[in-house]
Amino acid sequence: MKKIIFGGLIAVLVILLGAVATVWVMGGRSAEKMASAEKRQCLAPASDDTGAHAGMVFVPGGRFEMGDTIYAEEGPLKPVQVTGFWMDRHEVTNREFVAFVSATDYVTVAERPVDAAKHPGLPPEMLKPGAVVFIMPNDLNGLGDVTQWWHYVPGANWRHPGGPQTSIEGREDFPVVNLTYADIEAYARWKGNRIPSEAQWEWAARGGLDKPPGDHDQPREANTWQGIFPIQNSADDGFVGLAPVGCYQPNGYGLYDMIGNTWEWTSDLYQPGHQDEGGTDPTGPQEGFHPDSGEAPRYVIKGGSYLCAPNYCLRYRAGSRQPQEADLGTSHVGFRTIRPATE
Ligand SMILES: [Ca+2]
Ligand SMILES: [Ca+2]
Repeated sequence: MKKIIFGGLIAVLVILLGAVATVWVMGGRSAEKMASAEKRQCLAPASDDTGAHAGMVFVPGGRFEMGDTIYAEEGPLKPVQVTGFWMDRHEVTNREFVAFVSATDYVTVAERPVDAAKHPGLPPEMLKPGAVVFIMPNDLNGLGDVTQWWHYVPGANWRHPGGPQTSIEGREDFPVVNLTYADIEAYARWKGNRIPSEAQWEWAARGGLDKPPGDHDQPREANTWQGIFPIQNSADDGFVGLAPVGCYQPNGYGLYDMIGNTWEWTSDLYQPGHQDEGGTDPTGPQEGFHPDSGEAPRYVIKGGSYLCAPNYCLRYRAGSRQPQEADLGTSHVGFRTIRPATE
């Protein structure tokens, strides 16, 4: 299913216009802000459960108006019923993904060779395995061309989030990134868990609050972007780039970083409007995915990332949504898993 053509990449980048990317900030700009980050207590919350639900919290069921009204793709609002489930308290971390890979010898898509025969016309640099990484531009010519800050970086993968010269050493409690949908499904299966549907994720992100649609204030307790994206980041929240999990106050269910830090995969194929059931595991081709075209399906991602800024991507909300190419890892998308209440 892996199909990365340059035109496809551009399409992905265009899709991500308004979503904002993953900033892999290297060098001085990040270092100068990490001092203030130390003011925050970034401790991955200890689990009080060593059984099947270790590291998870229970999200009770309920009924709510799914969606929001800021961007067209968030509507129309619709009532959705969700039954209770267990959910990872925080985004899956590098430490947790190391445990999975150590136990299974799993090799992620971004680490596998690209079959040139299956991708005729691919630019040479994209015949090398890699991922799409955000790099803060020095200059900016408007916000219309996202390739000013999004770059396909050969050698970027979950072990090397910003490229071959970077590593996850010292970043064990940061969310794992640069994974494809197949990668996260493999992890969830290994855990005996599942990827949340969009409805489950959105319900959980509300934290029990009946937040009125249209409230798009930038949250204080979330890793987002303060300043002018993508060239000026004051990092008033303590982080220019990704933060370790658990640095900000959890929501009403005890879930950390549902909003901000990384976007999070859901199991819903993306459509411009909400699906009838608000999201269940899709089983067939849907709008936006044509099997014969060779295009990868796109899934819904939720919650915004540390790159969402007031001037660009007001998506630090439970009801926001974006499409993400299933077979292309990027450095601003992570995930967490769920388990049904009966298991
Ligand atoms: Ca930030
Ligand atoms: Ca998140």
